[in-house]
Amino acid sequence: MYDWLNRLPKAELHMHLEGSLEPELLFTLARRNAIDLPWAGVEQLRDAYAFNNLQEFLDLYYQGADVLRTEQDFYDLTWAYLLKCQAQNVVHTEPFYDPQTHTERGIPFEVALNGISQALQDGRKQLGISSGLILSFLRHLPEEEALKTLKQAMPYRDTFFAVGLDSSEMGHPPSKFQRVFEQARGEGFAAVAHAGEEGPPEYIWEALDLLKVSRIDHGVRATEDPKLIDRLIEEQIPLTVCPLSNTKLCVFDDMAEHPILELLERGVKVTVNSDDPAYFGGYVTENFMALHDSLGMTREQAQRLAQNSLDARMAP
Ligand code: ES4
Ligand code: ZN
Repeated sequence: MYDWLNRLPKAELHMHLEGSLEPELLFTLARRNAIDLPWAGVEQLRDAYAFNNLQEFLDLYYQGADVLRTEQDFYDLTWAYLLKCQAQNVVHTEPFYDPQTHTERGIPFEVALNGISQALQDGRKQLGISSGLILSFLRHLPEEEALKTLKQAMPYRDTFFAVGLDSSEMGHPPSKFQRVFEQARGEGFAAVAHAGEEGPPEYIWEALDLLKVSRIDHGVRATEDPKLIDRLIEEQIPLTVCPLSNTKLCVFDDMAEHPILELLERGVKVTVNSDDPAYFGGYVTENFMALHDSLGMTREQAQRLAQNSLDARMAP
């Protein structure tokens, strides 16, 4: 089954480049940049990948991202992910990156963006993988900071096609970012937002009605609101669901409880994605495989999920 799932042509629409930083590359970059790490080695770092919630993960994710310093570091990170895409027949990808994670610690805005966009361009030419970058705002920071980030990005507007919203969800509703999303949409960018991962269904309504997003990242807590489910079906709004992420971050105690296949059968446009593959135990094929192992996903269901991901692409 793994090989069959792996060969299925698919798109990945929810993947944070900083979350694809494997421990081996993390240690290589630390050595290259002469950075001391608090972990003895790769094994000890992997042992730290045990999380009770989103915040515990984010703390380690931001700490890990500190080894990314040069354009080459961001290039190498992105290229390693694209090779995974090639190995798993991900023919199209729309990854996120968080500019503020890097500018906040003194890395010039263009360093991360240049390294990433050069690798994506080489991926198109050398690997035939189409892609579009999503510039994602950190919701735990003030909207002012997101507005500054959008302004900084404007000279590089051709390198990304959409804006997103990620990081700590609780207490940071989409309504906090209404102005920056309005501005981004006014500039012609598509919009997506994380909502309903840990946050309530109200945050999904806000993302749709206030931020006017065309996809919801996660969205699994929509199951608590029948009216919202009806709307997602009616408008065929894609949900970029991340099964291994949800179980690693204890959104669901067990994969057997994951609602993705019920949502699929009800007609919600759900897709399968890896979120932060280096931290959550696998790339997109491993996420499909977990649905087969724990939920009895059939080949026919896998085909519909993969087709949904191709249908929900937005990058030009
Ligand atoms: C994230 Cl799993 C998840 N949720 C919210 N923000 C994120 N950034 C990276 N991974
Ligand atoms: Zn995410």
